Amino acid sequence: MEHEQSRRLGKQRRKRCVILIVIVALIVIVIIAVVLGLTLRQKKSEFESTFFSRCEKFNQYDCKKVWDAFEQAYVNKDPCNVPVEAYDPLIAEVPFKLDCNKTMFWSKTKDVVHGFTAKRSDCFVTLEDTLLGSVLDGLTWCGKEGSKGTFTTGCPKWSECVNNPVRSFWNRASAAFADVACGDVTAMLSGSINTPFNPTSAFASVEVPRFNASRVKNLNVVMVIQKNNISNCTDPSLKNLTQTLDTGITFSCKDVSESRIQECGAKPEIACGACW
Ligand code: DVN
Repeated sequence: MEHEQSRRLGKQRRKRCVILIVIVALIVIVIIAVVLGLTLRQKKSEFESTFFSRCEKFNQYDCKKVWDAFEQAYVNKDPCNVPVEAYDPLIAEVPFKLDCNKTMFWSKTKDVVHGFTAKRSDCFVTLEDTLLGSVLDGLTWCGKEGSKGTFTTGCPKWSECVNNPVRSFWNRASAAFADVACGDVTAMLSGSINTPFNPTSAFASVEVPRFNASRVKNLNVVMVIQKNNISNCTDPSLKNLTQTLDTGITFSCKDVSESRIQECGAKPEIACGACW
């Protein structure tokens, strides 16, 4: 009899023990799931991480404020309905402050110009060398109606619709950059294409029209001459450029070999004004 009772007791103890282990295991699983969920939600997307890591290099800005001013332009919106004005709060949050005589514009010479300004920031600054141009250079992004997310795939292509988030940003930033250009302004154009001053380019359609003679004194074009060059400073499209310029802004153009530009980039002892 006693043996039977102790057997039953033992069985009950074992049963209680198993139930306890199951409860503890469930609690542990719930805690892991909550922590994982919170971590994932806090975990920035790769795009956002890139934005913040590039922004933090300019340490005098509140990158969270810059991010918030940026994403309000396109989040939860039709990606073909993001006009340039949507980025006005971002421009207001990070206004351009540039030294006169240092702004460098460009068209179809992205690699050459940035290869140069990356080494000679003492001489010239492009839009992509500033915080706003730097954090988004080479990136694609868009939002979607009904979502709070930032997408980097499935976004409209550059020419798919005019008011897409990427194109509107670059047009708005280019306009703001041109608005603060002053003194001697430089532009690097390509001698490797038929129409170095292409009227559909951002340089021609957005930036040049905003050079104001009350601020900008000269526009100096550097025509990059490569092995395969087909144009130079005598190209007819440059006539259109001079006609687009605000009255009172003087114009010059110099054919400069790519090798000379690279040499100037590599030798900081060459004074900025002696590069070409
Ligand atoms: O002065 C510069 C600088 O301030 C910039 O903000 O605007 C001027 C350069 O713009 P641009 O005159 O239109 O010169 P590009 O070379 O025709 O175009 C510059 C960039 O815009 C391209 O490099 C593209 O950027 P990406 O993809 O290389 O990071 C982009 N872009 C222009 N037309 C495009 C295009 N991207 C895709 N499809 C197109 N049709």
